[in-house]
Amino acid sequence: MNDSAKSATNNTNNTLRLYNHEISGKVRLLLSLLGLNYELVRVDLMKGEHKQPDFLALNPFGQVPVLVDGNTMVSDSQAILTYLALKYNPQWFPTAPEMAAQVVRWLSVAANEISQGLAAARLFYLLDFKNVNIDVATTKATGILSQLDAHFADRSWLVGDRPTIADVACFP
Ligand SMILES: N[C@@H](CCC(=O)N[C@@H](CS)C(=O)NCC(=O)O)C(=O)O
Repeated sequence: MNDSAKSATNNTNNTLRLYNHEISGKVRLLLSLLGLNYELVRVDLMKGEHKQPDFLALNPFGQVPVLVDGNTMVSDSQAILTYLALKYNPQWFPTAPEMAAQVVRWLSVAANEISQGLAAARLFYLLDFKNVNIDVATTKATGILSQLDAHFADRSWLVGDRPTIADVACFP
């Protein structure tokens, strides 16, 4: 058994439930990479299901994704990635101070520059979200893509020498 397999914990005795919409991919990606079984509950954003009382009881922010793991409920993609890695395979979130700081830095980039740039432009072009300011989104997208290109000039992963949740958060 290799180190990765030894440190991973499966969830055969526990059902994970993910409330999500297909435009949000990073949590599904990590669940797949960790080999975790889960039940997917589709929340129809176009019909406004995320603003109905039963969903707001899960996440008062009215946003997907939300993960339920037994008695634990976690919302926000970055928070869910952190939870899944630390609970099921900590190799995906190195906890040495300098490495952890770098991972959190990239989670923050995913939630800010990437979300406001690339993700916003995707909503504008693919889902016809006309309330996106596409000029602002394009400028932000171009800026963060340049930063990512520079960062990857001499490395294969965002932090350290193996994939972490930083890569999962920024990949979509
Ligand atoms: N910071 C949150 C943002 C979540 C978010 O914006 N989710 C979108 C779908 S990808 C959503 O639910 N939008 C509906 C809304 O904000 O009303 C995260 O990363 O999970």
